[in-house]
Amino acid sequence: MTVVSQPVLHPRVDSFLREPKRLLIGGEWVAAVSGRTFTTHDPATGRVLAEVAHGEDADVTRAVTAARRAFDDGPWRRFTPLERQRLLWRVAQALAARADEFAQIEALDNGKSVSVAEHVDIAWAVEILEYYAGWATKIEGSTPQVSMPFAPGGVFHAYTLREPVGVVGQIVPWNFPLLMAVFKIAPALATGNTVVLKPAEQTPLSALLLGELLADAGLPDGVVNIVTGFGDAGAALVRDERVDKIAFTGSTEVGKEIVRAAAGNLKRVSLELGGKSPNVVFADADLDLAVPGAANAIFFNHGQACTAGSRLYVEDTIFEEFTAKVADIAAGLRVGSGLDPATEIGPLISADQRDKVMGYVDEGLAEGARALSGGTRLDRDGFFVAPTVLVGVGPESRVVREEIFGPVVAAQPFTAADGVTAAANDTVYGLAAGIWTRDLSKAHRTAREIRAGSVWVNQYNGFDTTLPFGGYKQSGWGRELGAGVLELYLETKAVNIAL
Ligand code: TXE
Repeated sequence: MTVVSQPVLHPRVDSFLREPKRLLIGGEWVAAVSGRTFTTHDPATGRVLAEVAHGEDADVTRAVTAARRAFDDGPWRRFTPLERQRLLWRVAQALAARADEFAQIEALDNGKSVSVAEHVDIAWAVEILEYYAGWATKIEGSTPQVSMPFAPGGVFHAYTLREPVGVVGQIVPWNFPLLMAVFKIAPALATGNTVVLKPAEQTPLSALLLGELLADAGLPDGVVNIVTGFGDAGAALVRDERVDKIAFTGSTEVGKEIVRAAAGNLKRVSLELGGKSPNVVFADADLDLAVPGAANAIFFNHGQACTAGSRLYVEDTIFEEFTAKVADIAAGLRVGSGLDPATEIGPLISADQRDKVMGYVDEGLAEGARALSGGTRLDRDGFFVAPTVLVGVGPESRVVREEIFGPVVAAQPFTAADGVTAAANDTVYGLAAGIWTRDLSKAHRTAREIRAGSVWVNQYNGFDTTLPFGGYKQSGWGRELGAGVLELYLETKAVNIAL
């Protein structure tokens, strides 16, 4: 592992970090009702980056009032689809123009490499805004030919209207802070909803800067409100009976709490939750692709990705050679701060997350697993864990069954005779899977057999804005991205007129 150094900050990022970080409510930047703040840190150093308003119950109540008013009475209702399209497009262009600033903020607040932040998180967020800008003008009802058997002789004109759900609470995590916010805000605005966004407490900064862009682009007051705070603020948003829908990305545990709490007013709920995704390598795979592919599947974003390929299944005849090569890649990854574009393994988000990850690794090793690479935390400032490849793990071990959310892959062999499907599906999750083979029919067959929302063949993390993304089983409810997510943000009204 090579250790790399840090370049300097963009002047606008420097001044942004110095400004007070307030809540965006009804178009105003305001302090929390309590006056409290909390600090956000650079996980590469532990250094404080900014003081941020600590939003709580009373702040959420104010934000929902603003969102409700903006939805029920504000100018937003009268925005035409074309105006919504142009507004989202302007936000996309403003974000693209300031991609370098957003990337530095993301690198500082989250720890990911500034180049990944710019070329993945920010670039993709721009594309998503552009894509849903386009959808704003393409939302259509239908004109069913009704028969009306209980009203013989009548003539009827029936049609459906697609209308926004209303006030949407959006709760996002820290692993892709801006991107997850844009995943949710873009389709919500394209369909005419209003939003209260609750960013993760570990990474509140990029959402606040996005709030500035939205206001500059001409978004009416109260259409997007941002309440920075902790889980209690998220819970207050879920409880509020004036909220019509919750969209959540985060842990399966909190997802279940949200489902229970949403019963109060039966608000709509969509959930993108955890994963323990199988990455399956057959002996006939192109190993020049599959080896780096398997390494990237787990080590991208330091393993802090819900789709991380954290269970690696390799056909027994190539198991040893394959896992040794993945471990070689792991050992050579460049470790450093997010601010360095050359960083390949940054810090985990917090000391808690590092300790949680190391708890799993230590438990696996104590059970008899071997670390072909890593297996330790790194002795330096910040919250670093060495990229780890574990072999000799049993199928019942927690390192195989539970989401670790760190740079740790558990590799297991399978035989051609036994197949791999049963093992791949032996999980409560069903978010994603990878398959590596040169045999087309094996690829298609396995893709059908694995119960997961995304299956990638001869690649991993093959996301696209047009493709639905979400989980089977305990990985969630509903699909984001693509045209399908619009359904989550629309109601359908049937109008039937006797002529
Ligand atoms: O998640 P939480 P945490 C997994 C991953 C990780 C673990 C814990 O395994 O190690 O979850 O991470 C808000 N009502 N994922 O603790 O708590 C919280 O403030 C409403 C997978 O960070 O689920 C934050 O904004 N909201 C994942 C958001 O929920 C609540 C991404 C996520 O926090 C709340 C992140 C409550 N009761 C973690 N409690 C993925 N699917 O990508 C907390 N929050």
